[in-house]
Parts: sequence; structure tokens; C-alpha cells
Amino acid sequence: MTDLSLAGAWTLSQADAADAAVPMRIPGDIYGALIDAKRIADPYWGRNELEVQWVREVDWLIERRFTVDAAQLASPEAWLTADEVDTLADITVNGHAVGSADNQHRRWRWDVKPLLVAGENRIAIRLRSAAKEAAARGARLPYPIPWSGGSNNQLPHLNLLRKTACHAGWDWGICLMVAGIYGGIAIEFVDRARLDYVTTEQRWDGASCTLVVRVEVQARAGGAVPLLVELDGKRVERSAELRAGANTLTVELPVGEPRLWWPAGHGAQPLSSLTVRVADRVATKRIGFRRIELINEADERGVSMTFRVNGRDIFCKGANWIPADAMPSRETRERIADLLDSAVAANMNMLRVWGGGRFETDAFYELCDEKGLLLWHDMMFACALYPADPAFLANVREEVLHQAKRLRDHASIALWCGDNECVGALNWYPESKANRDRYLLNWSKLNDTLGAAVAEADPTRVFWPSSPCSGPGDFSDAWHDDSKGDMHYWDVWHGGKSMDAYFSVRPRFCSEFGYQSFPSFEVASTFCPPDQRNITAPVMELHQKNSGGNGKINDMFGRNFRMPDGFRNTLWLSQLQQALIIKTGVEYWRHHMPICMGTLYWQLNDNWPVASWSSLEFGGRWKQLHHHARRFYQPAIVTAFQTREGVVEIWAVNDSAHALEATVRAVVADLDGAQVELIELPARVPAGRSVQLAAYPVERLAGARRESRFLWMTLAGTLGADRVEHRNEHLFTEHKRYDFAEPEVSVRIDAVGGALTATVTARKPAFFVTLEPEGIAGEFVDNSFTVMPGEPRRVAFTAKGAAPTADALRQALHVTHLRASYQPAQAGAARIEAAR
Ligand code: BMA
Repeated sequence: MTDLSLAGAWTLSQADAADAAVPMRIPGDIYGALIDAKRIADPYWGRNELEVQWVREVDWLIERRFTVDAAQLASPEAWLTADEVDTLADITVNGHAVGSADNQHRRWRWDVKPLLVAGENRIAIRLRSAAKEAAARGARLPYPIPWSGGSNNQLPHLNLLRKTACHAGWDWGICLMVAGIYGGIAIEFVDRARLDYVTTEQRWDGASCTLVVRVEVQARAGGAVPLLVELDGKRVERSAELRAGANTLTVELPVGEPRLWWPAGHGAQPLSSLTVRVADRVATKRIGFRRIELINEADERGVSMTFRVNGRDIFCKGANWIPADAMPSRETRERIADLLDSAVAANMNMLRVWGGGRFETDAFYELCDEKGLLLWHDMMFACALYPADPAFLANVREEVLHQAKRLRDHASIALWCGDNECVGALNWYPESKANRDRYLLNWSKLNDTLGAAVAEADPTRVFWPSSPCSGPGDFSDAWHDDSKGDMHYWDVWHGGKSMDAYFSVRPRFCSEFGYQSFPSFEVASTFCPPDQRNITAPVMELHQKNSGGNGKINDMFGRNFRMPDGFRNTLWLSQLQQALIIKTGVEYWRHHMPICMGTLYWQLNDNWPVASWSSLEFGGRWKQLHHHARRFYQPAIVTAFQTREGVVEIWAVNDSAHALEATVRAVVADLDGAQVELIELPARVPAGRSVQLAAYPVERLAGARRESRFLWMTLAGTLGADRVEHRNEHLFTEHKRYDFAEPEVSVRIDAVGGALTATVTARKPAFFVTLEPEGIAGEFVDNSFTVMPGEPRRVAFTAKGAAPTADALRQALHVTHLRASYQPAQAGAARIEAAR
């Protein structure tokens, strides 16, 4: 019998008030529904965040009616099943209590058979205030358990609830205590058997694989049922003998030598369709055949931290993922696909699902499988200490068993990690500093519970205790120990060091490092009224959640750049600064391949419009960092860095599976763009290696005045069968010391055969030219690039949705570059020529 879905139209009202109900969609959240019904203002606009906090203080009631027909009523079992109930929910059907939920990450299932009637039924769910419950639990604690305060949670004790931590605010996050149901909700009518989980295991023998399919079935009574397992049209059909209660059926399918699934950039992502049918229940999923290992081998520097896929060592290039919207009801498959497409377009192959968020919707994992994005997946614990009493641990165990079984067949998931920064958090709070034994013991109990649940539900994957972590059982300082494990390197942002601090460490795998920027002018305009367009105005300060963040951005401006002219250039320069800082770290650490085998910067996306470390704006537009990431994550790059001793080293890096055969043309240029010297360097780099091409004392290149010249490098050649090209610039001293010449940039927009392109020319070197198509969704294929005189740059524009005309694009274009950010009035940023 088919399930009765309860998704769709519900109503929402305050539980203990007489207000009229408003419509609410399930899956959905209360904030989304209240905004749609115009009961509250858009919390992302202005300072509305402050006006909508009352919502968290009351209980909410969501209700709907549904019809049960005679056949359904005759079914011997009826189970109400719900996924991602956020969080404290008391459920009634036809006025009778069904049960309660208290964990967003579990699957809940209640027997509703005795309560259903033929015809119309009513379900009502009281969503109790999580803020109040957290406070009440906090008051009952026998000893304090520090929660993530400071710049993060704006209300206490959320660590005592199994709910997305960043709902209470984060150092990039609005405080919006959403509640609702974000997964499916349905009544399962069971005649013979209920299908709880289908999981698979790939048993490899050389290049051949056997797929072991395990089917967890709850049977009403013993007896034989038909069982069908079908993989890409190959069927195994038999009768399976069930006993009453829990059964695990196992089917082994020899698949021969399957086409392999590869991370993006290393090959294709073939996915096979698996269907399992037991009695009248069906489950389907898509399987990617691949082997994945985490190689932790002792070496002369410590212990390696290398992901090996299908026998190939993969340099993991990517960023950290946070929930795509503070309101889950606003997340759609299209928006998630857009963010993930942008990750792949920037040459990423791994994202880290961060522990302060959520287990994502099925769409997210399906898309990561399709696009070849590996996932480092945290369990949902972040930046706090947690209880370890038996009830809490039992609740967590259920959530991990469920999520690991739910998600383990996704080819994309590379590893399960226990938490985000919870080992470090032992050193953050006065309570844990004073009594480390107690809190370490709690952490250890919780971590053991997580590890044991993973071993039980998904033994195919490594469980990594925490991020960052120097390795199982190793509690050294993974913020600074670069010899082993994964590292969070925050000395440049939180520590305020200059960007060459990245040169002081050689992480084995850097899973977090980041630098903030403001949102672009266009995105700022979506929340900031004109009279607030100043970074210290109240609206802009409310949209900066990291205390001291604006000061850090400004301080770094002063160290490297001339101060920007006005609000718009301030936002723009912050994005350039962010891009150059992260580029410095990534290029330096990539050149240490294979000592370093991964860089995941903090953070890919935003969950509302805010100043943050993201490379994608809220809404998906690319910040300058994302364009730089596309270049600095190219498989083959040329990079130069200058040591503190004044040596300029030029390197070529190749993390692909093919040898690089290329030439680097390094031009020493003066500020007019004239060539002072041309250095031609052959760049032959084996697969998965980096090679130093040359090293010079800086004076040899720059002459007497460093600020009179710069290095302009072009790598061109082949990588296997592909042609590759990469450009890069290196300045010998801080940008602010250079008296750049007015570059006289001009931009021409052409539409040739329906394709829109911009051709950018400059009479003098123009640094970091950006083309912003205001109000037009889409991206130029490259942006924030340097243009040399005599080397016009042609970049295609890809519209999202309806393509604009060339004229509309020309009129929408805002062009700027570094010199124009501090001397905008003098000559204008650019001449924009009419379309041809
Ligand atoms: C990291 C993350 C987040 C935070 C970020 C920026 O360590 O784990 O907690 O948003 O720092 O401070």
C-alpha cells in the first residue's frame, strides 16, 4: 500500500493565543510561514532581526486534516514517520497524544493505528519553544556545560538540545530560532513488512566489485515474501523468509569491473540505479563505485593526511559548507544546485559539511554525488562542550545510527568526523580550563558514542574524532601543530597576523582558514537602506556578527592598500583583500604538495546577507574570492612567493593525474607595463607534484625600488590531452606603496551568435578589473583579473535565466579596479563601449 504523505498545506498559529491561523507549507519553518503571511517583517532587511525575536519565546501549533480511506484503515499497521522535526514537538492525532520528538537529526516513528478513523482525521503538532527549553535544561544542570557564546549563539544552552547550533546565531549567522519539519512526514501503512533501511557495501577484489545489499525489514509475522534487487537492469529475484520483528536480508550482486566514480576534475561520476523491493515496499538509490581511503602514514614530517580515491592520491580543494539559508523553507534544490555548481566551476573537489549546521536534505547529497564533490562530514556538534549523561548519549546514538544508514551509500561522503572544534573548546571556557578532566571525560564519552555508532552503521568509512584533530587519541594543538592531522589555521583572521603568516606552517590538510569581506554593493542593497550605507551604520554593524570584524578588515586595509574611497569601494576592496589573502595561503600550501594534501577555506556560502568569510554571496553571486579560487584551484598553476629573507621563488604546481608540459613566461614589468626582463622557464611537472622553477633575490628582479616593478607570469602548455593556461601576478611589496598609473580601461560587450563576451583592454597595467553586471543574474567566466597593455582579455558572460541583450548588459555593467577604488573620480573606472 502506498504511504499517505502529509506534506503540503498545514496551518500555523500560536499555541496559547487567539490569533488567527496562517497557512504553512510542510516541509517548512515557522519564520518562513509568518513572513509569507505578513505577520512579521523580512528578518534579513535592515535591523528586523531584532524585531522578530519574540517568535522563539512562544509555542507554535501546526495542524492539518487528512483523509484515510477504507483500504488504508484496514491495513494492520499505520506508522506516522517524520524526518527532521525541529525540534521539540508533541504530536496528537484526533486529539489523542501520539508521542514527542526532541532531536532534529533523528527519524521519528509512532504507531498511529489505534487513533485513525475512516474519513477525515486531524493531526496537530505543538512545537515547543526551544529557547525556553534550553534555558530550563540549563537551570537544571548539576554543573555548568559551557555553550558557544561570544560571537556565536545569542541565547544560552543550545548545546543541551539536538538542534542546528547556528539557529541561535553564529559569527556569520542571524539569530533565527526556526522550528518546523524539514524532511518528509507521512503515514506508512504496512501490510506485511516495513522497509527501514537499504544499505550497500562494495567488496573489491582488484578491479572487480561485489555489491552487498542489506535490507532492514520489520515484519508483522513470519513467512516468505518476494524480494527483488535490481542494479542497472540486472535483477535478482527470490523469496525471502522473514521472521516476526527485525530482519536483515542480504543479497550479493557481482558487478564485474564497474566504471569508477571519481572526484570532480579526476574523471567521471557514473552512478548506477539500485532498486530494492520487499513485499509491496520499494526503495531506490544511486550508487557510485569507488574505493576511498584516508592514508595516515608516519613520515619524516609527522603523519600524512591524504585521501586516496581508486588508488590515486587526491589533493582536496574546496571550502566549508554551512546551511544555505537561515530559514530551511527557503532552501530549494535549485539554489543548492547553483551553489554546488559554483563550487565545481571553481575547480573544487571537496566540501566540508560543518558541525554547527545540519544533516542536509537528500538533494544536497544527490547533487554532490552527481558533481563529484567529496564531503568531509562533521557530526552536528560545534564550538561547545556537551553533556554526556546516559539520556543525551542514547539520543545522540539514535541520530548517528539513522544518519549514517541514511547517507552511507552516497559516493560523495569521504569521512565522518565527530565534531567541529570541540577539543579546542576545552581550552576556551573558564569552567573547562579549571576542571579539564571533567569536560575531557565528557567529550571522550560523547566521541566514543559517535565512533561506536559509526562503526555499527557505516563501517565502510573512517571516523575522524574532531576537526581539527592531530589524530585519534592525540590532543596536541591542531591550530598550530602542522605535522599531522587536519588543521584550522586562524592566525591571519582571528590572530590578526599578516598574510605571510601562512608561510610559517605547512599543514598536512588545512580544513579551515578564512578571511572576511563585506557583501558586495548589490547584495548590501538588498538589506541596507541608502541612509545606512556606511560600514559603521547600525544596519551594517548588525550584519557583521564577528565582534571586531570590521576593525580587522580596516586594519588589514591599512597594512596593504590605500584606503578605499567611499562605501562602495570599501565593500569592493574588502572582497579583493579577502581574495588575495586566501590565494596567498592556498598557493603556498598547494606548492607543499604532497606534504599538504588539502585546503578547505572557511567558508563557501552564506545563510543570509552578511559580512563573512564566504566566497559566494547570499543569493549565489561570486565574490572576487570565488573567481580567484577558480584560478588558484586550477589543476596546473604558476605561483611566486617572496620569503621574509627577500627571495622570490617561482613554482609550478600540478595536482592532476597527468604530467604538465608547459612554459612559464615571467615578465618583469614596470608600472607602464613595459617589459624590463623576460624570463622563460620550462615547467615539466609530474602528476601530483610541484616543482621550483626559479629563485631570485628580489633586488635582481625589482631593482632598487620594489614598488617600481612587478612580475607578470603566464603558464601555457598541456596537461595530458588538455591545453592549460594560468596567469598570475606577484608584487614585490605592499600594493599601497605602488603609484599605479591610470590604466585607462575600456570594456566592449559583443554578442556573437548569441554568446555575450566582454573584451577588456588597458593602456597601462590594470589590477583586479571587476565587471559587475548589476541586476542581471549570471557570471563572467573570469573576473577580478589583471589586464596588461597589449593583452586584451575576452571573457564570456553566462546568464542565469534569460540572457540579457548586449546593450542591457553594457548598461548594467559596473567596472572597477584597484586604482579606481582609491582614486575613482580622476578618470572613471572604465570606458564602456557600445555593443557592436
Ligand atoms: C571556524 C568555524 C566557525 C566560525 C569560523 C569563523 O572555526 O568552525 O565556528 O564561523 O571559525 O570564526
